[in-house]
Amino acid sequence: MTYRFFKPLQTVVAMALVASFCASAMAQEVTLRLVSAFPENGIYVQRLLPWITKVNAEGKGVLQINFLGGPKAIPTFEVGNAVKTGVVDMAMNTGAFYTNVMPEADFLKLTQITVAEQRKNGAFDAINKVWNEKGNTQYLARMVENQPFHIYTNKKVDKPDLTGQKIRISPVYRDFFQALNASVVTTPPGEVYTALERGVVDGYGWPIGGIFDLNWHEKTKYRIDPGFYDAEVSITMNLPAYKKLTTAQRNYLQKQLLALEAENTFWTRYGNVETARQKTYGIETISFDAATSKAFRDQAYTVGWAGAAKQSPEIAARFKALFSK
Ligand code: 173
Ligand code: 173
Repeated sequence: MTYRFFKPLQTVVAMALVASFCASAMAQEVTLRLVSAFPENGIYVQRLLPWITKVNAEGKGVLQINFLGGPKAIPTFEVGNAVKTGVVDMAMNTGAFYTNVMPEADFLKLTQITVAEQRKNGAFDAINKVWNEKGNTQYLARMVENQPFHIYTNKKVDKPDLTGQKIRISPVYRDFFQALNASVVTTPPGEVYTALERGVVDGYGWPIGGIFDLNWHEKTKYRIDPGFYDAEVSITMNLPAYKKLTTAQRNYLQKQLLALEAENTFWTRYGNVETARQKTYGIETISFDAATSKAFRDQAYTVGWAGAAKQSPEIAARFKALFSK
């Protein structure tokens, strides 16, 4: 008699098992929401998007990234806090844009070794200790390196002195440009063109690459050499969201982050191409004799580390030992 009930019951149990298996399998795919602190029509987002496409194609059932957009989604200087508070899961950002979360973020411009070396010598872990504790943030990968910053200006100089010049900055350049007697005005990248166009500024700080992306070349007469520091653009993540990932998800993400960093050989080539393109366009190079050039670069680092030490002496000392050549 029980036999009559056994089969349907068995089927119900089997179906329930299948259903719960499917639910748990689906729970293993996570979708992370990512924003860019840089404009969408710039080189960094251009490099980011193919990576996201690859992550999503290879990560079905494990991990997906949903790109929400650039500064129109979240304004440049608010992205760090959005990651800290979990408003978004991930960001492509640079430390200078989230000094409001922790002043140490801007110290990453002072690295003189590759990110591969930073992972080996403990710098990467040291960064994460601070980012975890102060920023509720996991520092995931550096996707830009070998991109020195430069001064671009419309007022010619014959020595490293910006007296009488008003220069657009981010926190990256503040202490150095002030030491060179510039008056400075902070703007996100998205406001540089208008500031140049209206003559609000005579020039701006930016890496060797990217000035064509937002048409700044139209309003730029000179680039001052040499470059200084190293532009840092990285992927960061809300720490609780990172901790919530399963082991499989975290391993998959780590594999893709290391693959992204392995593409960083691009940047030296790109720097050379952009230098040539600036010349072709008629942007003149201002350069100094060897001794002046060396003093200029040395001053950038001296002033940069002094500023860091003033804001956060212990961490500046720890980072300086790990970041320097
Ligand atoms: O806005 C900036 O000039 C800046 O801080 C920066 C940082 C990294 C890459 C490009 C620009
Ligand atoms: O890898 C590349 O895409 C590449 O070589 C390059 C370099 C400079 C500008 C554009 C592309």
